[in-house]
Amino acid sequence: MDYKQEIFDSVVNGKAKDTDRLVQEALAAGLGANEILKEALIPAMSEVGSRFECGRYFVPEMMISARAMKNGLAHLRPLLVDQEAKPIGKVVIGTVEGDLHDIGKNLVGMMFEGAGFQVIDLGVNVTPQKFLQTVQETDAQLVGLSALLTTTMPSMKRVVDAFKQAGLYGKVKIVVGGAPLVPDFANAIGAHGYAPDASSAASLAKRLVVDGQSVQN
Ligand code: B1M
Repeated sequence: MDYKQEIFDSVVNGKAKDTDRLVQEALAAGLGANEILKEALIPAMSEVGSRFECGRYFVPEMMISARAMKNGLAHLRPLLVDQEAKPIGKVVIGTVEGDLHDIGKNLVGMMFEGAGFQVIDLGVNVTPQKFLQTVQETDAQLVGLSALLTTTMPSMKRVVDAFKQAGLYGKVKIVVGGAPLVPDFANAIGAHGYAPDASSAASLAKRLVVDGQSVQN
């Protein structure tokens, strides 16, 4: 059985129950969590995006595919996250104001946890004030911002500005990511780092928080 193809198809076709079952079967058959993620689940969401772009899929289809993807991710989470390890730092993450996409952000959260961070996930549509307030309450050293829409990218700058105004910019590092972003954008808004995917976000966070490096985007 070609599990990766079957999982890909189940997500593209929004068959959440099939995704649920197939991911469990694939893991039992010896496929790795990263392999399933990178070679089946993520490509499936890209295909959904392409179909949306060319008018073959609409918002409801994107939603049912997202649900299937989440079902699959739930089985990978325990394998990507070491729940026993002592935290190496605290990170606040969220999808910025106006933006409801959370699959990539959730993946980033898992990778942060896998790298040893305690993660405070504020969910989606998070205002700059909420990011700031949570960091003040928790003493987190890093903030991770996700945006999937070109129209919500400016919200990221508003978060950076809020930290500057509160005098926390630099003491707290801000890392940004999401499909429409490029490193130049991260530099332009004053983010301390940009990562193109969840695993590089985790290694970037480690470099910024644990090694205290400043990173050139
Ligand atoms: Co939306 N959507 N969507 N959508 N959606 C996109 C993003 C889009 C590219 C589709 C398209 O046109 N091809 C397009 C944006 C166009 C643009 O702005 N340039 C789009 C649109 C237009 C919209 C609506 C406006 C549609 C409408 O209503 N007419 C609407 C907006 C709602 C809102 O947010 N206000 C909308 C709604 C939705 C759904 C709710 C239906 C659903 C989201 C469900 C959910 O997330 N719970 C949805 C989906 C599923 C998508 C696509 C198909 C898939 C996104 C996804 O989950 N990808 C997407 C098309 C696409 O991306 N190809 C699309 C898989 C995920 C693993 O990847 O999130 O990119 P991604 O995360 C990656 C990296 O980006 C990175 O790491 C992850 C991988 O390792 N990353 C970070 C992400 N955050 C990071 C943070 C970091 C570092 C790295 O540091 C902190």
